[in-house]
Amino acid sequence: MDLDRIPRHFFKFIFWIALVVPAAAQTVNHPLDPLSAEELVATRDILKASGQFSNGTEFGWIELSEPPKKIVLDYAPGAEFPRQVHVAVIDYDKGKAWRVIVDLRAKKIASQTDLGVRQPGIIVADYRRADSIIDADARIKEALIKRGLNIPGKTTDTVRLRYYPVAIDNTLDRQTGRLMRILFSADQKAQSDTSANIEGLMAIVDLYAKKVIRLEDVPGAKSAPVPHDVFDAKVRGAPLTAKAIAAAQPDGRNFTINNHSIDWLNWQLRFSFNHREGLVLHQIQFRDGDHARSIAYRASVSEILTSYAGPNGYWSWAQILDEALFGLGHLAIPVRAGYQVPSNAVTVAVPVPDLAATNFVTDNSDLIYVYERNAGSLIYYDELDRAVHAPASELVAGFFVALGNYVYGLNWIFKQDGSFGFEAQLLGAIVTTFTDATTCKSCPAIAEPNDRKPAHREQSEQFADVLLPNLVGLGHQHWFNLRIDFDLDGVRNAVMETNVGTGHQSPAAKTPAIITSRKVFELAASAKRHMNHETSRTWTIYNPTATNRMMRVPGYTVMPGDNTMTILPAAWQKGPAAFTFNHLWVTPYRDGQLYASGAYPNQSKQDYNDSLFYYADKSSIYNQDIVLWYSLGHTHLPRPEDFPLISSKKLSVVFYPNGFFERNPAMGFTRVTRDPPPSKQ
Ligand SMILES: [Cu+2]
Repeated sequence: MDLDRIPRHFFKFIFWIALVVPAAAQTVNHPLDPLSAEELVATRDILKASGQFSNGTEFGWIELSEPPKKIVLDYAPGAEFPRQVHVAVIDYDKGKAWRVIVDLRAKKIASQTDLGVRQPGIIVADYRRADSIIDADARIKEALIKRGLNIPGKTTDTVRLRYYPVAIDNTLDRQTGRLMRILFSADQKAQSDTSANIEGLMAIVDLYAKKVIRLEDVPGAKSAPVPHDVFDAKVRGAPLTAKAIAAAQPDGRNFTINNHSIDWLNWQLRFSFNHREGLVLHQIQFRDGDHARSIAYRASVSEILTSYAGPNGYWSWAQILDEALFGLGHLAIPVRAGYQVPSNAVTVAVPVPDLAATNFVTDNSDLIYVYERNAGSLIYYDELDRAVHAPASELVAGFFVALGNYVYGLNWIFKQDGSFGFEAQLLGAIVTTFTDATTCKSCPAIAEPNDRKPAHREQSEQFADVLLPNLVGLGHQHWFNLRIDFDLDGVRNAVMETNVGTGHQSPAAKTPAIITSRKVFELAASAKRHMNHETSRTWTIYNPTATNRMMRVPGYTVMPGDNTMTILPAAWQKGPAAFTFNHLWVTPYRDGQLYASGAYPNQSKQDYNDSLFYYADKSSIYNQDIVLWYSLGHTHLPRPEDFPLISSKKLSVVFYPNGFFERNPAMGFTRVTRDPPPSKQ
């Protein structure tokens, strides 16, 4: 959610040798294949040879421009297909940014669009440029020294900066330029990047004008020495050991990976990887008898918002669109089987553009992982002396991304019974800030019975409890938006909502019957929906014209899990954070509408109109090619146990077949056991 200096992990793990699908061997033979190393270099060469850009220009956000869906669906192996790349081009000297489309087939720039006031997300060069601006500003150095920091030379030599984009900040609506917000770490001795920032000091720099355009230097809580540095063994505490659990597959794996295609039991899917979204799944199918049936055309995480809510101006700006502003693929972390992922994992290297590397490409980072995991029992039926049982295996395909203080594991999970799901794993460190309080004064009072009269709380403690003397954790929300372009047995689908209630009770019945009410959405604007536990609300996407022999429509039901409601004010409901205002959204499929927050939400103004709010218009979503968007959130009130590092918190949603199959498609995995179960002996 924030970034501390250049993403150093880019260079950390390149010598790891694991079971890897080498990037060099990945040839481009499908329209959705990710850009190869050769294509990345070709893109750079075409841009450079164009003579369009000054020396003060940087290229970033280099991604495959996926062909329109129709071209992909009509594609036959061996046929020609387009290869276009979109690039964010930022000319710092001219103070301009463009969206450039490079046509690799024609070897030329196909289009160049001036982005005007819109700004691409952060690129690596921004950090270096921001550093020079900070170092050149004497007021900042003076303000830091006044707060007790020791700065013998340049500020950035001894003070750690925290760089934030200016994603959504309406106080900057009239400000043009390319902006970045800078905070300053209080601890000059720490090895860890994540310490509390100096309270009350914040700079906003314009990377075009090369100057600080706003400096907030107001009194704040005093910095205090707190044991936060997790690279210090004393802070981590006495070592504990647990014997390793190894995942073994003596008979081999059940999946193969071939040319960006994964085959696992009855599942088949393609995958790609790009700068903004990281891992993307394509053309997800399930083999049902002799037929490979289409389930989804494309599935990805379309945005992540980390939303802080401090009581003063100092933190309320922090509404950080992690994906659009930093790039999940860009900040993905290489993994090693047996370490961050189980020992039976296969890791996949992805060539990523690396502007600093001489060959423009870093291609040895094992950023994607795929593995099978034991999930206990899938099916179990027991009759005293015999039983029918199937063990559950799950296929996990995902990646980790380090976004400043947080690490997210973003996993897609496939199951033998045709269901699949998404699981976000939240890891890392919380953002802490200083407080002048050393104890939680209100805590004893709020722990007394107070249902008749609310306990008095110190005002300073209403928004966050003291974690350690002089330290509080900031309350915040994590929001993930999934964009899933379901194509159940064809592109034309529809969505119905199911609510459960109780109904007619005959005199003979002791309890009322469970009844369900169903509503089918006709317009995208009507399908902006919240979860509802009271009615066990679910949504089913289905193909309205493909009834089976029982006249049922094949569908998949969205089964919400842990979730929350947005804390953002209604004024934000149309902007880039619109997706947090509803858990479910359904929109007509439109080429290019890939992100809930829109294409360029950085520095968005009040009139920003490229968001899910606008995509969900009055168009029909019944029996059309439609896209389902699901938002899952978590409200995080930091606990003492979240410090100095949090332990894994999982957020998930499951999509299970509902009428898609005529019976449980996993029955073939069952075996009859004739031995009495141990408990019955
Ligand atoms: Cu959190």
